[in-house]
This record gives sequence, C-alpha cells and structure tokens, in this order.
Amino acid sequence: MTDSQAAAPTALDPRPALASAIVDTLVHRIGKDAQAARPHDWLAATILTLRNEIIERWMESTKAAHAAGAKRVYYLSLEFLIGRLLRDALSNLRHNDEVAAALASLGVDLAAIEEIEPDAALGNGGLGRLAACFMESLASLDLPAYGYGIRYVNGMFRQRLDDGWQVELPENWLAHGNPWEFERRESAYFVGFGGEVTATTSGQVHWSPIEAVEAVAVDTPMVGWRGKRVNTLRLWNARAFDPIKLDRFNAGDFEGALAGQMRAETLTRVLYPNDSTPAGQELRLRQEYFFSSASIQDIVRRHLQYFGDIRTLPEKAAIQLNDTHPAVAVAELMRLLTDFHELSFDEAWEITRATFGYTNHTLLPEALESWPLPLFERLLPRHMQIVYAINARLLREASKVDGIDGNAIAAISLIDEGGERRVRMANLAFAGSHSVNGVAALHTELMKKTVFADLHRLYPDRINNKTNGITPRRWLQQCNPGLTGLLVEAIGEDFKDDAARLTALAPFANDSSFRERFAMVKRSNKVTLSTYIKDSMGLTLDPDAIFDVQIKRIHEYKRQLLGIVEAVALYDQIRSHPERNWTPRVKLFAGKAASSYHTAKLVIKLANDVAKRINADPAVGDLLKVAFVPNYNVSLAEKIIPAADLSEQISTAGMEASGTGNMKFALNGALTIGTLDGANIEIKDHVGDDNIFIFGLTADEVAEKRASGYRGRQVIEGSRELAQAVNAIASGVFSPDDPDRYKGLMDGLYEHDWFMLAADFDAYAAAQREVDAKFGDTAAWGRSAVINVANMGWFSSDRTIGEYAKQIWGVM
Ligand code: CR1
Repeated sequence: MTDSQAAAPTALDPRPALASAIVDTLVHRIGKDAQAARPHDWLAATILTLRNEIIERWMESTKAAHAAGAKRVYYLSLEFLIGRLLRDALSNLRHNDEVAAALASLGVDLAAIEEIEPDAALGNGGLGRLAACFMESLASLDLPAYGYGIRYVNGMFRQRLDDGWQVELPENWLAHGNPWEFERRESAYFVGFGGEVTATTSGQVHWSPIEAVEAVAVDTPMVGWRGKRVNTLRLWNARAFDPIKLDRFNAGDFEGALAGQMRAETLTRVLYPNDSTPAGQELRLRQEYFFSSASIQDIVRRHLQYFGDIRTLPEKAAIQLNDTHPAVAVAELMRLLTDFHELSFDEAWEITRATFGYTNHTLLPEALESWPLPLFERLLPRHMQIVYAINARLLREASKVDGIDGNAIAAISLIDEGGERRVRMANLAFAGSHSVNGVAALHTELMKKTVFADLHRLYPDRINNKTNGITPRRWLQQCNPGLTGLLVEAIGEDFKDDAARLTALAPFANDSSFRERFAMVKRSNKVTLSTYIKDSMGLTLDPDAIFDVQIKRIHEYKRQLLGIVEAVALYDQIRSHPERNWTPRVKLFAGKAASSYHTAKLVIKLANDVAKRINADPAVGDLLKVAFVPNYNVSLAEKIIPAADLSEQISTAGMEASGTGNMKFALNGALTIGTLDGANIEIKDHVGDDNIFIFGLTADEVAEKRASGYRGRQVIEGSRELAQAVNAIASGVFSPDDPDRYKGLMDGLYEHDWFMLAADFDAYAAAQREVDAKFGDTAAWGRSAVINVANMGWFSSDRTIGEYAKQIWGVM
C-alpha cells in the first residue's frame, strides 16, 4: 500500500495506516462500522482498499504500452478459470503479511475472509485454467496483453453428491456483486446475427442482420508478480439495444417488451459445462461469434486509434485463438477488412494470417468442433460467404502441391462433405493462422501425423510445439506457503523471480535433515487437508498414509475407472493377505462430469459406492480409505495438491494432450504414477526415470492394438486380480441396492475396452506396488520428491509464455 491512499492515523485513531484505510473503506464504501461488519463486509473492504493500488498500476501499465507504441497480445478464450483473486493479488503485490497484520489488529482473520471469496469459475478444466495461468504470466513478464472472453453470469456448476450421484447446482458467483470488475460503457459493440447479404452493382457487400445485441466490456485487472504490470481481462456482457420497448410496455405487453432483453441476456448467461467435447447447440455458436466479433471490433478500433493504418495490424497485434472456440474470429476479421476497410481479399487474407495464431488442445475426434452448414449460414450468412472464399483459395493452393490427392483435398477442405455438410472450425483456424501449436511434444507430433496430416503437408512450417506450463505463484507460493518458506531457507528467494532457479535445490535431495523438514511440511499439509475432509465429509484420514490423488474432469480417457478398479483389487488383496506389510493408503478422487455424460456420472457413483463399502470395512481399517471429494474447483485443488504424495496421471497414451495438474503436483513434491502421455513424458525427462513411476502402453502401442481389433476379454480372463475386481463390481458387490448398476460398464471392458484399461491393468497394479515399497523407504521417497521440486521450474508458464512471445507473437 502506498502512503498516499491509506488514510493517515489521527490523534484519535491510533491504528496503523493500513488498518485505518480498511476501516475507512468499510464505513464509506460498504456502509458498516467495525462492530457491525460481517466477514463478507471485511472481505469487500479489504479488496476495495487493495484495489486502489492495483488500479494505479493498471493505468500506468496501459499508458506505458500506449506511449511505447508497443505490440499487444490478445488471448481469445471462451474460458478463463481464474479462481479466487484476493490472495493472488495480495501475494503478487507482496502485501500479504502487512494486510494480515492490519486485519488481525481489527480482530479479523485474513485466511478466513479469503475462504469466502467466490471462485471465478468461467471454465471447465485445463483449457480454462491454462488461460488464467497465461494471463498471470503475461503480466509477470511485463508483456502488454488483453484476455478476451465472456462474462458468464453462471460459471461452472456446483457439484453436490446425493447418495453418491452427481447433482448439478447453478453457480452464482456474481450474486453479491464483484469488486474486481469495471464496466466500460463506452466500449460497446453491435453484434448481428442472421438476416441477408446484398451486393451493390459496384460490388459493395452489405450484411443486414435480422437480430442484434450489444456487447459491453467488463474489465478485470490481472496483477503480475511483484505488481510489475497489470493487464486487462476484458469479458463481454450482452445487452439488448432497446432494453425495454416502451411502446409495448405501455400497451401492457410486459413479456413482449422484455423479450429482446431476455434473448440477449441468455447469450452470456451460462458456461457450457463440456470439457474436451463440443456442446453443439446453436446457443454455443452464438456465444462464440458474439465474443469473437466484439473482441475483433475492439482490437481493430484500438489499432486504428493508436496507429491509424489498418495495414500495420500484424505489426502491432498478435491474436491467439485458444482452441477453435474463437475460430470464427478469422472470418470476422476478414469481413471487417474487406467490407469496412475496403481491402482486397488477398491483402486482407495476408493481414489475417499474419495476425492470428491457433492453439490446439485436443485430438479426440469427437471433440473437433464443426457446425452444420445450414445453421452456420442462417446465423452468419456473410461469414459463410467468406468461408467459401477462403476455402476456394485454400483448395486451389493445395491442388498445386505434389502428393496432395483427392482424399487429402477432402481432409483439408473447410467443409466436411461426408454426410451432413459441416464447417470445420479447426481447418478454418489452421488456414487463418501463421502458427498452429500443440501443447506438449507428443501431442504436437500426433497433430502432424493424424488430425492435421494433410494440412501439415500443405504448410509444413506451420505446426509447432509449446508445452504447457503453470504459474508457480498460485501453484507453489500461494497454495503451499510451508514449502515455499522451506525453499527460501534452503536456496534463497531467487526462484520466486525465475522458477528455473529451483534447480539449486537438487543437492538438498541428499541432505537428510533437509528431507526431514521437507517431510514435515508435507505432513502438515496432509493434516490440514484431513481436517477439511473431516469437516466437510465426516471422514477421518491418517496423515501418515500415502495420499494418492486423482483430481481432474471425469472422462473415460483419463481413466478414473482404472484407479477405482485397482482400489477394488487392492481391497481384495488386503483382505486376503492381512499378514503382509501393507502401506496404508488414502485414495482421493475429485472432479466434475459433463451433465449429459452418463458414463462419467456412473463412474462418480461407482467411486462413491466403492468408498462406502471399503471405508466401513473393519478388515482393512486404516490400510485403505477412499474418498470422492465433492465440488472440485480451483480453490479445492489449491488445498489438495500441496497434501498429495502420489499424483495419478494415467490417461490412455495418446489421448491427454498435455495435462497441467501433473505439473502442479510434481512442483509440490508429489511423485507421479503415469503413462507416457502428454506432458508426463517431458516431466519424466526433467525429473529422471528413477523419480517417477511410468507404466503401460505407449501411444504407438495403443494405436496398433486398436488397429488389430483388440478386445479386453482375453486380458481380463488372463489376470486373476483384474478378473476378480471386474466381476465383483459387475455382480453388484458394491451396489447391493441395484446389483446390475455396473454390469454394462464392466461389459464394456470385456467387449471393447477402447481406453485400454484391461490392457494396462497389470502394469498399473505392479507400478502401485513399487510405489508402496518406495513410500516405505522414507529416504528414497524424500530424495525423489525433492528432485521433483528441483526440476519442475521448466514447467512455469513464464517459460511457456516466453516461447509464445518470441516464436509466435514477436513481442520479446
Ligand atoms: C487437454 O485435454 C490440456 C489442456 C490445456 C485440454 C489437456 O490435456 O492440458 O487442454 N483440452 O492445454 C481441451 O480442453 C478442448 O480441449
């Protein structure tokens, strides 16, 4: 806090300046005095007080970028999974201790009020959280950048478990206002839908939409490390142009008068809760165009205001498309350049391609977005024409290249002609960008070989890799103060400014007294988590057991089912061989399932059924406990990750593009048990083979097996442990109230086993027994855990953003 904003203490007011400033805010902005204030009042007063400094730095950052004529980065993303902001801002501004002390002098516990801040949950999972880490790193690296997205009124649903079944409840983060946001009434744009396109005799094209909404900017400051820079996250709100049609209202037609308003508000009402699968509905396409159009209009407006000439756009703006959700922005920029700025198609295309970059986040074929052509054309008739024009050019270029045959042309085309005709958004994004990147080395190689093979042949220099990263501020310093303090004692503060400096920790792996202190920090984090689980779920955990954690969206390819089946097998083993020296284990699961994803919801129910049975069985006692922790979100991850010993990253090889949870765990000293998938491979390369448990089929082997018509039956019948577990689940041992509940799920393993659960089971179980043995050797485990922390600095999102900045955006 600078002195200028904190009210000076007076003779009558003996409190230090900061405490007085908070009380002053409480009185004058919240309208309560210290006696009457409730925790949420203190929260608001603290945020509003801290905000003053943030705003000043924000304005400085914006002015400096303007004065320097700097190139700006624009990150377009339908999701920003930010979580809470108070602790992030306090910590990045280095005001944590000061504010905690000021509040304590007022009898208020900072940690307690931090806990009641709602999570900004404008995202599903990894893709949205990556966007949030990137925003923080952009500010930390002092790069002028804007995030663009949608201000959903209802973010990711809250998950409740009713008798073990997921129930979705609406999320309402804005219910009590949002002290972090600023509406910018002057930054408002017209976004049209539908209607028709006409051309004048001179060739001028005119689109008259039949429907229009207004996009209004709402800005949130994104504070970088040490407050070096504050960037803007600009989220769009939808409003009807004529909020209440007064004539109708006066005539008594209240519903009709409000219909337009309702329709507009629906656009930004809710986040689609689909992760790695497209939502497919018309409203989703409307959301995508709404935010893409407003963002592109805003970018073009700013460019013209600062630089005057639209032709220099690529020199001053780099626009990154976070997956295909904003891909229609390519056509929108083309539309503005040709219809409004009167550039030729060729010139507009060159500017467009030089400005855009596209990041692909998944190869799952069912996840690649495409829109039925009639829908796209009805909603965006002018963009449909532009897509056809781009396609004509693209296919002409392709047909000139040797080795590109009819099949390749069909694969490159922006229009999928097989069956119902559809617009392929990934091909549009690819064609309209100068850079197309994957998010981990293996994923990028698979992009070249599979989904984008033909586009890659046509443009062999376009695909590049940018392995994901995570911000070490939130995912180490803020969530794990105990470990951070220990690291500072051991290697000093340098790692806080450059995570690569964590390598200085490596020699401490062999220092037994350091390892002991390291283990004490982990244990204390486990005690804290156990208290949370006891309070929220009534389950008692043994903090000396190994905490084995799988937290992420529930998806078949992520194979939570493999973890559950192995728990059942282990349960059976412990009961059959009570004389063995078992390592006590706590298996924690958490994650949400898309509301329409029945198999995923059944997996949640199974985890809960298995937990219920095992946790109540005195034969295993504390040797095995299973818990499914409800309502997984960023804040829950911040509690669980510092307390984990073992990180489960067990997706079917070739299917997890990168993963970022894997990085958060290893950075906090958990060892990984994982397949050779996504960024696990690069984590292995950094921490070394002896400090990670790798098992199972490789991506190539999975592909071969699938091609050879593999079925699970033979494998299950050949593995006693697996057969026993699968048959127990299938026959209703864990669902006596409904014995057939899991029959279909288990039949799937016999009949196809697309996700190779059976094929990988024995290797997984064997790796788990290695885990047990190593956990029993405190020195060996501790050494590996320290080596993990020491080598995870490379996975900082600062490194990732540095690569984007230099290699794609040209801003460093
Ligand atoms: C991937 O599944 C990756 C994140 C961020 C997800 C995950 O492996 O870490 O993206 N993809 O890159 C996704 O959500 C729509 O696709």
